[in-house]
Amino acid sequence: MTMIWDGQTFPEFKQNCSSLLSRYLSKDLFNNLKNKKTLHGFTLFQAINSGVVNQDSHIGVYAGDAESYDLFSPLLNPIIDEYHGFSLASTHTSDFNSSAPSVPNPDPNGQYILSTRIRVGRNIDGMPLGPAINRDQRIEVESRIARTLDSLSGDLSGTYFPLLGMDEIVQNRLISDHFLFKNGDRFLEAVGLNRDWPEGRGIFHNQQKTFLVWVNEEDQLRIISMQKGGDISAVFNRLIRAVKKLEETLPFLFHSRLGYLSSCPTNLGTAMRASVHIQLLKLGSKKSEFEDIADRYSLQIRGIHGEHSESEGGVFDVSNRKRLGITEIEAIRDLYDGVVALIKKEATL
Ligand code: ADP
Ligand code: DAR
Repeated sequence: MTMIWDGQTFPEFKQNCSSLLSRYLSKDLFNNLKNKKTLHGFTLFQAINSGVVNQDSHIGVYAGDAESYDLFSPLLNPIIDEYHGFSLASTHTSDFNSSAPSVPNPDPNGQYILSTRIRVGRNIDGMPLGPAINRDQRIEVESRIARTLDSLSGDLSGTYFPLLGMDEIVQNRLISDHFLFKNGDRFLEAVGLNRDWPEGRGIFHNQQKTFLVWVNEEDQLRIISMQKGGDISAVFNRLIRAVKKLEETLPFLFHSRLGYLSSCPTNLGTAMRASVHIQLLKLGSKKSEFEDIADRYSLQIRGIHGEHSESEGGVFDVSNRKRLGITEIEAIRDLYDGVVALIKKEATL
């Protein structure tokens, strides 16, 4: 699905391309925006190249910095509206500082849910995002984050492991055990997120691997809380504590209308993805019924190794799809209600 594009003429989208980019980039819009660039030098070409050369993209567009969301807003706003159901009249509020929701464990007997993981994306205020950051800035971001992580105590204390020089066997083991990000894919490659890889990238985790931080993958931080089983509240509580501690010394990039900013417009607002690995041996093979429930509860279904992967042994990665225009607790509620509905359906089959 990869094609070559000269970046100067209006891109051609194949008949079967269904990306939001292909739907909202008109010729006029392309001509109006093609010579604009942000203060960090990020251009429309850079913003849309991934969606042009990867015609199987769902979204197809990225931001290089906070300014991208304003400079390219004639293209980004309709895409954000459609993906999140978030119009110009919508507002985003966060309730991340309140105590965790009292959602009970949807699978107290551990029959279906193997593990729960909740992550938020964050980026450093005053720095470009991954697609526009330069090598020195990326290394500065890594060292600032590593210093803050090193100061953590109690159950959040742990060790930072740079990817540069990491033993390949250790790296592959961390990836297959669902702790570490995979090496950048073609979507990230086409927007420049894999530049200078693996320099400046790494993973922090505590002893138990229940608190982890990815550094300089798609976002400058992916702050992760995870554990076996379905105790969503315990996982969420740990994440709230960790994010509060990190933001004592790290200024996170925040937009008054769009909430926390990320290089990908799917990760705005809460920038939170709360997921369970859940085994649905019967429902998993009934695609339309599975997808009906997922749509009804705004759930996203991924494979067992995350995005662009397949399910294995009837295990699926089920998470909230919407991240913007809802609060963190509403997103958790989306997941809880959806998982209860999936388990109920599975039990009747
Ligand atoms: P992200 O969640 O950061 O958007 P991915 O979807 O690629 O990124 O998932 C990243 C990693 O997290 C993958 O290895 C995936 O298997 C793992 N993962 C996601 N959800 C869970 C979960 N509930 N339990 C265990 N691992 C998970
Ligand atoms: N692959 C790109 C991004 C989709 C959202 N996933 C992220 N950001 N990891 C696409 O447009 O399909």
